Amino acid sequence: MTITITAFERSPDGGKGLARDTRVRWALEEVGQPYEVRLISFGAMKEPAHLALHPFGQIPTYEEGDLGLFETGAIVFHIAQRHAGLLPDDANARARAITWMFAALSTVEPPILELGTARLIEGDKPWSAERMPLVEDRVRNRLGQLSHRLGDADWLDGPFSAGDLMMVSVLLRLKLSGILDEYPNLAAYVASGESRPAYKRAFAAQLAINTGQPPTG
Ligand code: GTB
Repeated sequence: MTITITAFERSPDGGKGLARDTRVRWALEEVGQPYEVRLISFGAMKEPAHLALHPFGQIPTYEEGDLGLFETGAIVFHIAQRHAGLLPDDANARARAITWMFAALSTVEPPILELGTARLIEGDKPWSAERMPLVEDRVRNRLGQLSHRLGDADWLDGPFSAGDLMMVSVLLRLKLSGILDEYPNLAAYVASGESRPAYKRAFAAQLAINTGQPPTG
């Protein structure tokens, strides 16, 4: 059955891979599933046809036969459950990998998103300079804890899993901020994720859409 995902017609990041279709593409590439992409404008996202698929009018979505999904956590989990390669067979190891997916989305991503909002949307407010260190400290707090847990391991819990895919995707949002470099093991962890052939294919595919150039390599 054909898998179809949605992505921005033109991503606001110009193809840096920060829009969330990249993590879904990455998961599909890791498990070797071909997929099609339906590009969607900001306007069309808020139209009834898309809202029927995504109640919040966002990308990405995932369609496979009569199944329609939204939320990257649910989509990546679905892909990982259906296809080998992203979750361990051992029941306990599998549960731990799923735990890391939730940790990425529920515990690590919120302060990172808050930092993005504080810088991009609230940066010109009179109170911004006073608030910014608090927001940055919340990010550093989480990164410090994560860095401590990762230690010198390659991945969070044994072999690469959907938990790492999600955590690296979340941390990538910090790459341009410089904060990640304060935690060399986390910077190396993210670099390891980016060096995976599946990630490279996913990144190249979204870049091609945003630059109009066909993927290379
Ligand atoms: N919780 C949902 C999920 O994980 O699927 C969040 C989905 C979401 O935030 N989608 C965004 C969206 O559709 C695109 S990815 N926004 C349009 C809208 O809400 O109207 C978030 C995103 C957008 C742009 C950049 N960027 O340019 O750097 C980075 C991330």
